[in-house]
Amino acid sequence: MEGKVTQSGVAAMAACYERFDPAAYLQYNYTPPRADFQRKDSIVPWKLACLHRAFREDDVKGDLLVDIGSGPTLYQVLSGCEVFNKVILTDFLEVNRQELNLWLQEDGGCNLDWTPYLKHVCKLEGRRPSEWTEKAARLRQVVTDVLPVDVHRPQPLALHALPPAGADCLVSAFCLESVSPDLDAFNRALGHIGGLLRPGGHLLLIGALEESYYFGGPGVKIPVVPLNEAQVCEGLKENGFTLIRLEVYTLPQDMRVGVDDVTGVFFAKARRN
Ligand code: U87
Repeated sequence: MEGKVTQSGVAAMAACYERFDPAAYLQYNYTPPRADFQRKDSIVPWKLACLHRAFREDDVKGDLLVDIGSGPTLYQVLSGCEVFNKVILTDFLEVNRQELNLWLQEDGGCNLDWTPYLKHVCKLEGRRPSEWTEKAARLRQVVTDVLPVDVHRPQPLALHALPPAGADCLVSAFCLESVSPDLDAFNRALGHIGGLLRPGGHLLLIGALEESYYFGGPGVKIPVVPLNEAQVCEGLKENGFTLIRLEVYTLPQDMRVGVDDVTGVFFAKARRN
């Protein structure tokens, strides 16, 4: 009975995503004020600083980095692409995978210019902003695949998509809570992606706090599981992760731009037991 209810919830979520609009989504979340590189308290610079710090730490290492639910965005791997020799991007939607491929293939027609992001992360790394072209080349070189993913499946990626040992590190930003119909589904999805990671590997999980919906395009209202910090910590523990650090960002009033009702963002660094 419970299984059935959840299955229909998952199907309803998939239906919501049919009208997801990558161009609008990028506009809502990845331009100022949410991506204002002149401001320290803007949300994107905060996320980039968390990722930069985590990937600089010695314990996060290995060969393969996998990003779960990449959407149409690249910011989440701009630091990691310097540490790992192979990066795999993933998303549920073909339109998002297409957007990523547009940038990777340098064909033009991208819906967002990632240059300010590349320059900003170069600065974090102590490099000159003008070195952004090298970072772009590095990213294009190490991203080997853009694959379909479904976190609601016990095996979210195609069989043999990853080496048998699993990934050395996983990143996932704003995915699990915005694709799950309820907290149980969120927790199960966390367990599913944990299975992609080798024991001892790291999970860098970014997500929304106390959010109940967001817009994935004009009129495309997508429900979100509202999470609090305690639920995030508990979910990680229950799914075989050891929490290393949890950082929380509270949205300043002017970042609340009407595209969602998020009040905060968490960044968790955890290790798979
Ligand atoms: C990003 N990672 O922007 N399995 O960080 C796997 C699925 C499934 C499924 C759908 C949500 C955005 C959240 C990227 C994209 C993350 N996408 C895919 C948004 C909500 C808070 C907030 C947001 C964004 C689906 C930025 C900021 C804030 C999307 C992705 C979720 N409000 N993946 N079964 N179903 N997806 O195609 O690409 O998940 Cl700053 Cl505050």
